[in-house]
Amino acid sequence: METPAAVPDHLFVCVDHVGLAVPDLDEAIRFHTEVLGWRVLHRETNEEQGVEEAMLGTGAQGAENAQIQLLAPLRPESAIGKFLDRSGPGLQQLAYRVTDIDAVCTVLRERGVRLLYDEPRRGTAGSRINFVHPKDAKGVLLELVEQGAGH
Ligand code: V0V
Repeated sequence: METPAAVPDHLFVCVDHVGLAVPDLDEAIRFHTEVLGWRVLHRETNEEQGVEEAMLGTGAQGAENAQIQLLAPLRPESAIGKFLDRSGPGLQQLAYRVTDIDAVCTVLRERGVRLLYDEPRRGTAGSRINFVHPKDAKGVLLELVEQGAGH
């Protein structure tokens, strides 16, 4: 008989970030920094995910706040390209931070939830990520994020 996976005390640590699909990253950064007052904490291109992205934070001392992730498509057939085509700009994903993404994926699979990838893939700043299909999460694309070593 297989040993059941250990169930972590809590699956999720906190909301890590909220992802917004945008057609033009620089234009979206301008709005979020100049009008809303957020600060760009990190920017990178993720070829595998087909995105150019920026992570924004408040910059306030001691603030432990979820970040805002701006996601622009590198190509029309990418996840963000298809999302923009179907729904237009807006909220694309909700990302939960986890401490052990492998354990959390195992537990969720045991509970009948579909994950998009067999193994976690590379996310922002060396993080490891996977996604719960929106059809299994009440219409919301849920991302699971285990932070990279540099965090
Ligand atoms: C699709 N649907 C969504 C959705 N995308 N519902 C809520 N939120 C979304 N973002 C709905 C869609 O309207 C359909 O509903 C249904 O799901 C099935 O759609 P589908 O034909 O499978 O749609 P696709 O081909 O657009 O694919 C959807 C998935 C795709 C979720 C499978 O977007 C994907 O692989 N996402 C994971 C990767 C990703 O999002 N990468 C970009 C961020 P009806 O019409 O059937 O009712 S990269 C990132 O976050 C990074 C790097 C990071 O954080 O570090």
